[in-house]
Amino acid sequence: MTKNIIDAGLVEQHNAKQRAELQADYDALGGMLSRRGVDIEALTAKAQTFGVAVPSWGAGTGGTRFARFPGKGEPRDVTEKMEDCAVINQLTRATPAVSLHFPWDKPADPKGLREQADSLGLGFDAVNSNTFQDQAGQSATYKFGSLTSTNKASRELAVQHNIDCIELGKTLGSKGLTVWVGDGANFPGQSNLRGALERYIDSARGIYAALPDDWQMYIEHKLFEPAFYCSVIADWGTSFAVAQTLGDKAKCLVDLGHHAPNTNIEMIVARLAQFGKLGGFHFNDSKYGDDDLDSGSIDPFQLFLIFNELADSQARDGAAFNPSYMLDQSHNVTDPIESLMSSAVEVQRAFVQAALVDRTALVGFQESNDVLQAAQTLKKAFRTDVSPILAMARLRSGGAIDPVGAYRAAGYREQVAVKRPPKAGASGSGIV
Ligand code: RM4
Ligand code: MN
Ligand code: MN
Repeated sequence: MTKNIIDAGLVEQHNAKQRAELQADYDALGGMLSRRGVDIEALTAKAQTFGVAVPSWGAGTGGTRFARFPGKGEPRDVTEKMEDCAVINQLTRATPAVSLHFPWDKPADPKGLREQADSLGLGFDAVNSNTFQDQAGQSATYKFGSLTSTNKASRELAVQHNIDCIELGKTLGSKGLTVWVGDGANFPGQSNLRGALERYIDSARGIYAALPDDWQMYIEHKLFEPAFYCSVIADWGTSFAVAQTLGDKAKCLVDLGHHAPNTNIEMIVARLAQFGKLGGFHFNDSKYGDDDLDSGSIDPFQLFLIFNELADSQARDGAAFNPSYMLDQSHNVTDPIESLMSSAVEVQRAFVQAALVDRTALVGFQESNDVLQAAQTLKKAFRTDVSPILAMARLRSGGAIDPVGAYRAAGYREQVAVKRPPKAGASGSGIV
């Protein structure tokens, strides 16, 4: 039996107040969709299959280079982060897995952590390594790079850390390792551009060799930051070349905030999918750079277009096409639980809207070069308010019709604020 962190009766009470209204909205939408030849029940069932992993590091308040303004009742260790992640899943039923970051969330008792996750009905998606910070007492520094450092001891340390992450991940039941490095240069001439990538590939081979057969290694690229002149794994081309070089278990991870403004991310998605190298996503949104804003908060149309490509690939490749969905956000001015719940719903919304695209009509318009109608076909799906489908999917899966409303009514934040007084050396979060 899955343990509920929020009393199920409270959620039920909250739902009861909104059930009739939801049913009316659902019926109205169902009628409208049926005139379009779409079965609302099939869409709701599809919405219920959706899952996106929550980043453990997103459960605490983030910050900027200037300051961090911690919220009340922040989780102080990985066990408390798991409780918050369980709340998110209990109310949204769309976040069945957690993605952990090491050493920030390194458990003292990995088996115990897995048991806690099991009891909360949670699993683990990819584990993330951290070689962009030195840890206290570390034997070699990452100041001038980790997997690509010119210093052999730093490279070896970084490789070993990734191998340790795999080992820990095995105990937890994870099946993937995400590797993002901040390596790069701040000055022209600081680093040999080709030499740095050669060292990266050499180090990555050492990590890849430790990967179990049923695991994937996700290579995450990022245009800039912390390196401001050039990053070693700056773009999807580099990450694709690395993944090709390493082998079948290596794939590319697309973090939505890691591109130059105006980059056509959906096209990157289509390219990676076409060549079997789309490993997964870090969903978030941005206006300027790696802003780590809530998914769908700035450009929901882009999120929809990405899911439109995913739906197209799914139609072409079937079950073999199965990228990992993860959130990677920083919550600086909102309650992280509320942001993560809303974001999971926004990603799920794009998933359902993409399923609404009339693909036969779209292909017809593309073939006949009816540009306007092709564009309108996508817009028609995007403009459809699928909120009643999402709410019904949650209700049927045992979640809340209105996750944020139910969360506030349950008073969870106030309760943990009492139970979790701030403590020195609490595990890291929010540096995203
Ligand atoms: C990076 C990148 C990684 C994340 C770190 C904290 O910008 O997005 O995925 O693990 O931030
Ligand atoms: Mn990321
Ligand atoms: Mn990032």
